[in-house]
Amino acid sequence: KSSINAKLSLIGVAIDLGAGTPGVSLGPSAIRYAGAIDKLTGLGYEVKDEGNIMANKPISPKTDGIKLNNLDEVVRVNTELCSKVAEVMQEGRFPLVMGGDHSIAIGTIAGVLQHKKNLGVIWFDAHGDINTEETSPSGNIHGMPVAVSMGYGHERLTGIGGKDNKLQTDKFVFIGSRDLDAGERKVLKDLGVTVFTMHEIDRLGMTEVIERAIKIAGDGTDGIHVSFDMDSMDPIYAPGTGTRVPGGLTYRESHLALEMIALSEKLVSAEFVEVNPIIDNNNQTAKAAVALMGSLLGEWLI
Ligand code: HAR
Ligand code: MN
Ligand code: MN
Ligand code: MN
Repeated sequence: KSSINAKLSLIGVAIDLGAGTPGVSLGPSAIRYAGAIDKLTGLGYEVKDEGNIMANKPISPKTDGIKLNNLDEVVRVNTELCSKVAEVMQEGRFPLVMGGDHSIAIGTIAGVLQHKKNLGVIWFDAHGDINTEETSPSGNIHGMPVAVSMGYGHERLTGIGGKDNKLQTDKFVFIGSRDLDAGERKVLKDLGVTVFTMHEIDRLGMTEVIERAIKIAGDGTDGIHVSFDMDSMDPIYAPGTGTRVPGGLTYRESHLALEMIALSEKLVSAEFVEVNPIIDNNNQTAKAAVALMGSLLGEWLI
């Protein structure tokens, strides 16, 4: 059954304060109702449900003089998540994190970095999530976790897990990009981050794209973290997400990519984020997330 640890911890993060649309705080419950634990147990993993890390809605989203929405609570939740992920890995368990909005990648990655200093990342997303306070059009922190994890952004965010404990830009790969802000395009170019947009996926095919991605994130690193934003998929397959963008990954493209990551035997941690049951269709998006977990964790291996 794939390379990863047979012991797996499922960590929910019930937060939507990093997003512009409410509802992804219910994502972990929706993913549990879609059968995550039965799926993973059925694959032979010893699953421990760590419950949810809960966000509290602040009275006011603004901290004086700061453009970042809900900064205090996003920092508190991600600090707790960072500790939890590090603790789980210390126990020799594989951390599987369920969001929640994508700001939680800040805490997940900071936690994984405590154990895997030289971490590669494959980031599935319609968006770049590499804004800072200066470039962000919205002030929403779910548009910033990549910048923060690379050491750019507000010091209260980059300080989580230690300000010197950050990702290398040349070991980071985007897949599925199709809605990048102007400021993000410039940063991506300046930093030289690899971006496989939908255009490259159309032209090269997912097999070629994911092989290249695994090389970049996996060769000479301590392993690969997968951050899967459900909006990377086409809204036909994942309608329950706050920022839908047409023209996304097909059902099979996304599964094929995760299956090939499983085959690489380099996976060390994963998260599935931006499931919003409030705007979903019969929990379809949470069900899609559970199916994707199966592909990432070797369900298809005979
Ligand atoms: N780029 C926009 C912003 O920064 C929107 C991006 C956030 N949307 C997400 N994250 N779902 O992937 O506000
Ligand atoms: Mn995202
Ligand atoms: Mn996104
Ligand atoms: Mn946009």
